[in-house]
Amino acid sequence: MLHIDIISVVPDLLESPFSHSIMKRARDRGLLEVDVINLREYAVNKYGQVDDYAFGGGAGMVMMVEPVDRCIADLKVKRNYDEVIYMSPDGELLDQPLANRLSLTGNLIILCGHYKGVDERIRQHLITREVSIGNYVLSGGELAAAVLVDAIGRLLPGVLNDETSALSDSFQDGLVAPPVYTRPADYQGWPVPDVLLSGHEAKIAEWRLQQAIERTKERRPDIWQDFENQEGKH
Ligand code: 6GU
Repeated sequence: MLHIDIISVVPDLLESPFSHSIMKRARDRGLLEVDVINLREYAVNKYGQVDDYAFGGGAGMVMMVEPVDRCIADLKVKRNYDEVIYMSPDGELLDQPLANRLSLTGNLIILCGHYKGVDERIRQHLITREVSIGNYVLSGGELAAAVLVDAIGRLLPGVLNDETSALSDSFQDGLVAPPVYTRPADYQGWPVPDVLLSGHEAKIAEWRLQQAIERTKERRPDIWQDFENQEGKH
């Protein structure tokens, strides 16, 4: 069971992403628990204030230390956490190996930033890891947190079945996924490759591997480089 507490000033943004499809199944099966904590419950006054002007001017509003510190302290009364993650565009880039590693942990806190960021002392003293989901800027960490939780949650043992197994995912073996087809075998003159209709399992497996290799070379030369370097080591 993986337990994730997400701290946010816009908790409503995180209602839907974990209430459908595979994330819903993971929660229904008791394999994943996601709690969203409204940071305003830890506001410094009755107006719900959790941010303030930046010392030195400019830069817009900054998330304050105190609400975040008290919120995390409250959570730590109940659980020990493996990581306290801050979603930030200048964090470590999320990739499949990182998702794999985080899926093996037990309890996680994810802090979603807003405004012009968080008081640096939060990052220095409360955060153990910073994660970005790509080289572009979002208006808040919530959508990034949803991406991270989805990437982690679907890897938990028992969430996916054999057909949807994470082992055949793009990136999981260092290659992108091969193309897939379903009925009809010929749609208005657009045919499915013959080999997939042949019933010859070994030939199909070989075709899929070749397709995955060609696609990776063509679409993701960066990943292909890593794959070749890996193969060379073995
Ligand atoms: Cl984690 N947060 C924000 N605000 N923007 C991002 C991001 C995170 N990852 C990429 N862009």
